[in-house]
Amino acid sequence: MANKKVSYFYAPDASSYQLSETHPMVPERVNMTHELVQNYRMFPHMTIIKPHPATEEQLKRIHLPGYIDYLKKVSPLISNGLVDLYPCLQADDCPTFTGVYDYSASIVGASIACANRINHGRSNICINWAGGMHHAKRRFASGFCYANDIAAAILELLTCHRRVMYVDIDVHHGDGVEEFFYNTNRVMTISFHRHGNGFFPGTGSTAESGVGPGKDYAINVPLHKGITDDQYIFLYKNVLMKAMERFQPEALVMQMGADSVVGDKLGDFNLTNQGHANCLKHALTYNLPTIVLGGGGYSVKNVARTWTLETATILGLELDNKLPANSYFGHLPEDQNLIIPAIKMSNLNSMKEIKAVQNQVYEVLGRTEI
Ligand code: ZLV
Ligand code: CA
Ligand code: ZN
Repeated sequence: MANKKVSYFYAPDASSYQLSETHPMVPERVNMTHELVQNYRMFPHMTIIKPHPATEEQLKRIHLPGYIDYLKKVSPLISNGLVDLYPCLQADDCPTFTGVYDYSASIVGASIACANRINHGRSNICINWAGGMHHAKRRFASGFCYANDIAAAILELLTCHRRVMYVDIDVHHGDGVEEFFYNTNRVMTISFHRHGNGFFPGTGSTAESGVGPGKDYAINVPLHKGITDDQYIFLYKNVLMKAMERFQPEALVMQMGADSVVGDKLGDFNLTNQGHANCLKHALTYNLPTIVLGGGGYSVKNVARTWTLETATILGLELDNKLPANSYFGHLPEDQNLIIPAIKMSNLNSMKEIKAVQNQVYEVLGRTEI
């Protein structure tokens, strides 16, 4: 978007943490993205900002103070046994690791900084690829997410904007963000996700749609494995168009989890990174002040490719499919290209089902009023 003021938030020290030696969530993917964005020469097209970590007070606006105090004190050495006494970190998905508090504060600080810059009108689009931790709950960590930077950013946006729309294209249901705003009509949450057969977190049916004043303002789009670009974009655009028309938000937050791209270790969709980026491109056509966040993504080179392509989409730049020289990708044939093509795999989504989900979502949206 050539005429837009774009800011890119990056904390160099925040992405070198390791949740555990074998954990699928690898924060380093944000550094990989950063290097590709730099080597594709995108830096001159945006303002690069080093954000401050969130303060304890900012973290406690979102989370139970006792949980934040616990995160601050806990270390791998003393966590054994404590996690059972005070089970706010689930040992397997959310292990205790050295620096867990600083890691979380850094991510939340960057997303709050995005919101502040939008609030002051200094940027139209703010990017934080380290953000998007959509599962974290008020009282505990969940699904690799310790602190909910998205809820913190939305809360900040709500001080200057009447209505905020949240769109989540991570392959998992955005349950944490949904829960934070489940009973308000000032935030509409929309999550597209794989659903059924025990896929994590298990919530996110179309019937789950909000409570009290928030009834009908939580939108869920459950899907099955193998969905293609054509099907996804058809449904995504229709849902977004209708939701924009009904809700008329004043600001937009996009969670761009790259685990919905083909080849992900945990996801099982068949979306190309161009299809994924087209979702962002479409969202930007509404010309709203927008925060763009990361999220899941477990085939790390694909995550870096996807978010690099999406940074270019935001800037309105065309990139050469040949990746520039960098320190992460090697000389193997599969390491040469930016674009990730679809594969041959079974698709459990029929067009009939996609249209049925669309109609269910339209019904919920049809009951909203502004
Ligand atoms: O991408 O996990 O299925 C945003 C995000 O949306 C589960 N967790 C939970 C429920 C009980 N379990 C299993 C515990 C397993 C712990 C370790 C893994 C280790 C290796 C490979 C895969 C997993 C794993 N864990 C796959 N799916 C899970 C989910 C959590 C998914 C979080 C997605 C986070 C950042
Ligand atoms: Ca999602
Ligand atoms: Zn995910």
